[in-house]
Amino acid sequence: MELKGKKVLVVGMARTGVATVKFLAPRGALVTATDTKPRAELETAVRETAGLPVVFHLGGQRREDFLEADLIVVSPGVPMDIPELTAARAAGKEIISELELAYRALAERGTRAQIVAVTGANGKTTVTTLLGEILAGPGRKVFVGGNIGNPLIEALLTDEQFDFLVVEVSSFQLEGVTSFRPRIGILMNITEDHLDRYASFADYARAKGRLFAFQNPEDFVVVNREDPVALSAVENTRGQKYYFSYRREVERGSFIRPLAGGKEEVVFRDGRREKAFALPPLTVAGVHYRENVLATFTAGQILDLPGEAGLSLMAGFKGLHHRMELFATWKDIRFVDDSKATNVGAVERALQSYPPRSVILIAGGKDKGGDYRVISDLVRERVVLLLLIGDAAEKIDAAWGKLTECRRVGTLPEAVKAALAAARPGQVVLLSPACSSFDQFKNYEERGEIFRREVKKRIEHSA
Ligand code: UMA
Repeated sequence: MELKGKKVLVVGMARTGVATVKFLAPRGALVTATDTKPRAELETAVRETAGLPVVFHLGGQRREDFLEADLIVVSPGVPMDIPELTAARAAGKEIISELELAYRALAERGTRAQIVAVTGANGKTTVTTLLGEILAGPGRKVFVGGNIGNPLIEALLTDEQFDFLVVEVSSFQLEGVTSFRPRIGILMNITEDHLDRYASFADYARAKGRLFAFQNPEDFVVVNREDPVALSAVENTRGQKYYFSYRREVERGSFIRPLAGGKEEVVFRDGRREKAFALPPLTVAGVHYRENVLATFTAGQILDLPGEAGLSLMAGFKGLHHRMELFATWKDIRFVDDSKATNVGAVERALQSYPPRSVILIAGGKDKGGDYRVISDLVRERVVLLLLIGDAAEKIDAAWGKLTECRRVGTLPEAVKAALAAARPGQVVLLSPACSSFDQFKNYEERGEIFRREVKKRIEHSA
């Protein structure tokens, strides 16, 4: 991939764009960086790339930049069908994601690093984190990145040689790949998400399937045996398939076997042999964490990692920040921050963890075009009070409003106030929004922090 003298347009100047410019400019590419936001809102990006030869066209996108480029590198948050990209595509321009750029550069470096890539609607950040932890060890250099926060191209901004690159991959990033080929690709599940960006669920599922599109027979696929959509997304891959299941035995892959006395073991089979390891009690409860453990364990076995050490690390894992995180208990009322639950599938997982009629649920935010009714039964069964916030309140009200007591309270602080007034001992106040945060917050982290702050403030005042 000759970059010297090549006109490259970088679209989007947040974290991905900045890292992409830092990679391209020193290699002699003629870089233009564009973003719809004005310069005043992109000060960090401008500062971080200071001194590099880059032309900035900020505060809007100019069609001619797209038509004059030899290569266009798109940030995940930029939809592939904006008019400028459609025009560039029609003019035969090459359009790729940062993930693809990073992969090509790594392949050219002749890196010895093995790429383990993780995708799915839910669970992928946890599995990426767990894999990073079980792979790290003496003499092994591991890069953990991708959708989790730090783009893969950042691995190329250092001279460090990695042994493993563990990459969380989103459907947005996969839309722009033409050769990205992980040694192991893991697919956790496919449930509705991001339907504000995809024409249909099938399109979203197809984007996820691209993780496996360029694999060869010496590569591996790890897929959830219990998710029919995920299974069909990997149907045409040439990689060797391994499965994981929380509830049945599989011939190739991993499952949990109950033993006498309430004990359990995790079994790995490669089609010929079977290996079994004791499963210590898991700190994080729930079926979904078991799936995360099994997916991670399967990849670990393919890579020949010791089974016991990995399982004991995963058993002690306390969970991710803003993911089903119990952060306060007051008068026997539990307060749980699940701000990372930005789709209906994630809320389903959360509600399944609590007894019937015990949850005060705070939901809403920026709607992503999915169908909330798919979990109506669970909402009716588990939720005693539904407090709706943000732009999606009306749509969620239409779906769930008649299933339980429901109030549209507008903002998160108002929701916390109403929740504390209504909560009874034994109940759970759960922020699990089913929506993205961008209507009222910078990101899901900020939403989670505000929730915690408001809860703590009100508890202290009433103490
Ligand atoms: N922009 C344009 N033109 C457009 C649209 C956007 O110029 O038409 C600009 C925006 O003004 C903004 C920039 O593009 O300045 C935003 O780019 P970005 O959203 O790709 O931001 P990054 O900081 O680069 O973050 C991206 C991922 N964001 C998204 O997928 C929306 C991050 O995932 C990821 O951590 C990061 O790259 C590093 O790989 C976040 C996410 O929400 C966490 N992901 C979704 C999810 O997990 O559900 C997929």
